[in-house]
Amino acid sequence: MPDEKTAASRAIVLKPLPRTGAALTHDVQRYQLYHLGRMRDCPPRYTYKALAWTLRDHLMSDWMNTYVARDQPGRRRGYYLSLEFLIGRSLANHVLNLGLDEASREALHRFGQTLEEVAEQETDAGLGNGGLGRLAACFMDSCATLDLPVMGYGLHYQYGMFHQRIENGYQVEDPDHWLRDGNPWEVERAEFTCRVPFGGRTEHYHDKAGIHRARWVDTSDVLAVPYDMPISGYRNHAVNTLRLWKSVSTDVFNLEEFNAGSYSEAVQAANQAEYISMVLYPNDSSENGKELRLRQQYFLVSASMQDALRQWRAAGNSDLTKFAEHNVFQMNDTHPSVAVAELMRLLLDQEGMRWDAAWAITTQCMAYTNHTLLPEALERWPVALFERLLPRLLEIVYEINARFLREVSVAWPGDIDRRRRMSIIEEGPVRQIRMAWLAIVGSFSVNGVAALHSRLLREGLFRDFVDLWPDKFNNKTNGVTPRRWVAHANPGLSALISEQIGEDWIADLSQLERLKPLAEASHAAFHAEWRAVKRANKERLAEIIKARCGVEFNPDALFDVQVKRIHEYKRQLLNVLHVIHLYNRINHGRLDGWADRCVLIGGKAAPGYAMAKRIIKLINSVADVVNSDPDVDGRLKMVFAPNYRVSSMEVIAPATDLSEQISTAGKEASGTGNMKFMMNGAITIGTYDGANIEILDAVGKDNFFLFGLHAEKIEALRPHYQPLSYVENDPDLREVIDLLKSGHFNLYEPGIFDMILDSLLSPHDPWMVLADFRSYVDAQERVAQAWQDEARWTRMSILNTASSGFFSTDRTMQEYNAGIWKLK
Ligand code: 26W
Repeated sequence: MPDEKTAASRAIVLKPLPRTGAALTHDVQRYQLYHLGRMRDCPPRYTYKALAWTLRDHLMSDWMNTYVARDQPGRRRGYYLSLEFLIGRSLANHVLNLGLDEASREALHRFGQTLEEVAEQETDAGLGNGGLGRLAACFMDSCATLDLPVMGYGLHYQYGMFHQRIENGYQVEDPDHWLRDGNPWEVERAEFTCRVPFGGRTEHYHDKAGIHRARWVDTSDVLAVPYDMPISGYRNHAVNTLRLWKSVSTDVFNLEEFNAGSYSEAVQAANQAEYISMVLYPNDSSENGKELRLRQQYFLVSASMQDALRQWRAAGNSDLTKFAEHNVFQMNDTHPSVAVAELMRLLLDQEGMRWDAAWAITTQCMAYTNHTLLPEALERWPVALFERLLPRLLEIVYEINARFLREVSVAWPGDIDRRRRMSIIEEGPVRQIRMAWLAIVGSFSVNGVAALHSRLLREGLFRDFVDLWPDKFNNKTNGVTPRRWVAHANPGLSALISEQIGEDWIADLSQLERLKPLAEASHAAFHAEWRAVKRANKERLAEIIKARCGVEFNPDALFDVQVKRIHEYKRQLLNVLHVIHLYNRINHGRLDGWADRCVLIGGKAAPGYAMAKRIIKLINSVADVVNSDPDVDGRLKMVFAPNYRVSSMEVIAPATDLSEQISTAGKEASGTGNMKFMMNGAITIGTYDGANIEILDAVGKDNFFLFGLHAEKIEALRPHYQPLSYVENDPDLREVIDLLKSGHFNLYEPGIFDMILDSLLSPHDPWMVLADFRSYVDAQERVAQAWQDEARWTRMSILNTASSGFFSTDRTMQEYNAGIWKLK
């Protein structure tokens, strides 16, 4: 456990434990016997706990030493503020990072268990929805591997992302009580509990020096108790911290009420406080206006900013004018953007600073990352709600806005419209706070997550701000960690790569370039091994699919995969239309150039997103028809994989041949699944969108199946979009739409797909699915053609892996550090 005193006061650090197989066996057995009370035949789920505790013990010395190294006066530190950290499982990750693979296997062998079987017992830490949350987890991994002094701050949700079950083709949600069996990785640090105020009112007064000051009084406070998770670096003895806050009532018994005989009411009030960190909002586009969500955001931010200040002092600093020199906060989207106002509050009201000094500090240590252009995902909070929950923060936001608008007036005198557009407060029937504007005004850096996305932000949404502060805006293309997504998920491929180029690629992914010469068909033996690895991974996935879904995937067929959140802009529907088209071809015997395919789709729909849920039903209905039609005869299979999550992707990506990245151009900010597939040798069929563009640049157009309208064309077409004209002019599309309309896929539930048909055929379909149908089908035919040529496909596959070095989060973090954080 890191000890938070100044380094000077502490010379003793923990020594590492012995790392042999025999030592691990002893430790695991001690936990099995003395902690868990299990003798022989300890079930794997308990062996998992015993091994996890053993590994945690091994992490402790590095964790403490890392802490001591970070905890020095004058040392600059970074904080990643995020409402989501989609960690997944941790055991295998720490085994890999600590280099304890062989020792762990040896230990488990003594108990007749395998590392895979034991690792499988761990529940995913599903503290995120999708891309944004998983990105935060990959960032943490790379920061530790690069030995960057970065701490993650998040929420300790009791319930993470819901479990998805499919019943009669429909999504059913079950709660994710991931902590039921305890979390062996976390360490409670009650000594750093913070107090977070809510409600109440403000008072204004003049202090002894005659300076105007504010007090926030009569608040209902909630305690924030931190739980720390270790984030290990890859074989470098660095262990960073992910600090997750849990909400706890200030006192379980509100004494006054208790004395008045209102025992139940008092306990109920305590529960209210504890609701704050109870559940992750399972939505990845909008929670605007939800009071509890705003409470979560402020709870995270207030506890984290207080804690960062405390840590900075504990490290031996005291001169607040140096605070921004020593600290940088990266805000993961606008979700934690109230941090701008909260840091101001702490500096003004608690530290007694003057506005200008406080504002200078704040704007020199906050940075903001935007992850979406979708208008519904832009956070806005009603002023009235803010005023009730965070009255002091509202005053500060007003003052920030007033001063900012004066700056706008000076830059553009008389430009009333610009002032209205740029105001942090949106006027209208319901006055709202534009959180993205607050984040931009309060930050020294604003970035998008892929080149196109950052350009679209600059030219569109953020244009007025770019005019004012051109240097604030930059791009940081996303990445994924090669430790989890290749070294751990694909041991076969990792071994093959390491055999050729050594192991350095794991911490320096650009090394994969060295595989390029081996992509030539003359390296027949390497090609054969490459295929054998993919084949084994496909067999592994096929077995799981058979067991869970009862459908047989033939490992010789093309594995065509789309896994991600279900959202209209991601266009799972386009994929389904293509499957229906293939089904029509089989039924009409049009089998020229045919390639057998297994189509896998997976992902969760937000519980309140009716259209996304209906799309899941359609996928399941089409799959039922296709899989049970004897005429299809194994040429085409389709499965909806239930409960898609981090640990599913670990078996899916290595087994994928074709990666579906088919969003409407201009809508997918980056995508990161696309990168995981690429690293594992899948070839992308994709639109010119997000990081697909950079993947295409890296691998070349011969090794990528590009289709569809570009973002500019999409926007130009939008006002004239006539989906019916595509249906009329494209016989393949007409056939598909007619079959859908005929009720062929919903014989017993008439009309259920009308909402989908209406949306596809509407000139107002924002996702313009039918505009790209022809181009998509043509690209899929090129896929089939390439697939028939084994040597060609293998070459493309090797080149994809070999060109994926840029998409390591190690590179992304180096760019954040060089351009924004400037940490040593
Ligand atoms: C609750 C409201 C809300 C709104 C937006 C929750 C989460 C969001 C996120 C911005 C959605 C998200 O996950 N965005 C994804 O971020 C990834 C990491 O940068 C990108 O790769 C994806 O393209 C983007 O959709």
